[in-house]
Amino acid sequence: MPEWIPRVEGIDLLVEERDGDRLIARHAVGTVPAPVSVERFAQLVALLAPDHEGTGEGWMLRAAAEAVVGLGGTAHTEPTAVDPGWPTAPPAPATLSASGRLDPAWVEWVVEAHLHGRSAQDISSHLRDRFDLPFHAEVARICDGPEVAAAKRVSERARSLDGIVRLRRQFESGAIPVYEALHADTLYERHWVAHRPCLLRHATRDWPEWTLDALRARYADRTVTVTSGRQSTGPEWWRRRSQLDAPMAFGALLDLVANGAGDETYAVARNHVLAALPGLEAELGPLPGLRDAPVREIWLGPRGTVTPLHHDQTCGWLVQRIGVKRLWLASPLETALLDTATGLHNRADPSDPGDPTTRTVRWHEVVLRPGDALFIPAGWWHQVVAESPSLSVSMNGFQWDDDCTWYYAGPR
Ligand SMILES: O=C(O)CCC(=O)C(=O)O
Repeated sequence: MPEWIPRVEGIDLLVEERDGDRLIARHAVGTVPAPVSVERFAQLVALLAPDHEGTGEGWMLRAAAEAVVGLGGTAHTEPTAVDPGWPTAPPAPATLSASGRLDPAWVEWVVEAHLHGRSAQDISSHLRDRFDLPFHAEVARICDGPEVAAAKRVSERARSLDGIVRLRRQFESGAIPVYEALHADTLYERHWVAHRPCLLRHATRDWPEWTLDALRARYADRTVTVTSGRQSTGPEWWRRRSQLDAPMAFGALLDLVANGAGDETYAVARNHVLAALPGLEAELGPLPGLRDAPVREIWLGPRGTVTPLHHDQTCGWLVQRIGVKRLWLASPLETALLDTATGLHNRADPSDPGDPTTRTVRWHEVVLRPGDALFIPAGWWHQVVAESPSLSVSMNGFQWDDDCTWYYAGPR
């Protein structure tokens, strides 16, 4: 159990966290306008500490920060709990029926606010301020009800799980490592087990070169399937994607890839284009960790294709063969992204600096150039934009078990 020792250095007030002689950390808690004695500061902290004990991490720092404020200074540590905010209000104003009941949409709102830590008193005052009615009895009835008691038990468990995720996230390493060469054992030890992406450069140095012209010379007359109508179908086009499959001559697709732009037409993995181009799949070489006959699919489109934010249910390599792609990746531990998730998809847009969901998320931005291969673990969020005519290959099927078909980050 560490010991917390208040200290004064000039007008900066500090708390040292010590384990015997070992200094664990020195926390700056604030500054005061004039020097104070260490005894006076320690006395104040000791007076305030019992009020904070057992209320979660940093209780001693909160007591120290309050002591700083008590001495007329400015605290660096926020001494009070974070404001939980309010749930989104239903569109119609809150009213009370003849028997004093709120309508179901507002009951739901009350329960949500309460489960997020608002007291019944706080909720009824908030409603009264907005709608000028006596909500107190009804809000108390809802908050004391058996349904809420059961919901509280479930949400307490969700809160504990949030804590576990936060704990794990705190220890996640920073940038995505880049390798010039990578052995399967290293992939396993440093990335598979740790569930972390990595980038392998020159991954295709021993593979035959592919160019759009060479592919045209070999396969222009073949018919392939593409996904067409991605932009014109409107938002969440992927819900109707099986209706967007359309046949196209491979030569026409290559013309579009070379000269077009935008996301309307894109040959994606589920179009199985490789199967229509005999001999091409055999030219794809091995990658670390893949088993002998992995699943290989191509992604072929013009500049401007966008694969919106989503996660996969297995691990995969994404190999860039022609052109440049930009990716945004985020760990599944970024719980802010759960609020915008539906199944495997996510309406958050990391490429939009104005998107409020994505602000607190630790994004990893990666540019893939020909020869680069990116290891994307199952469940990792990724969004992909083609910055030029592009051909990529996704490869799945590893030597180690990665079946996460049970995992959907969002409700379905
Ligand atoms: O390249 C793309 O557009 C998307 C690739 C992708 O999402 C994947 O391989 O999982």
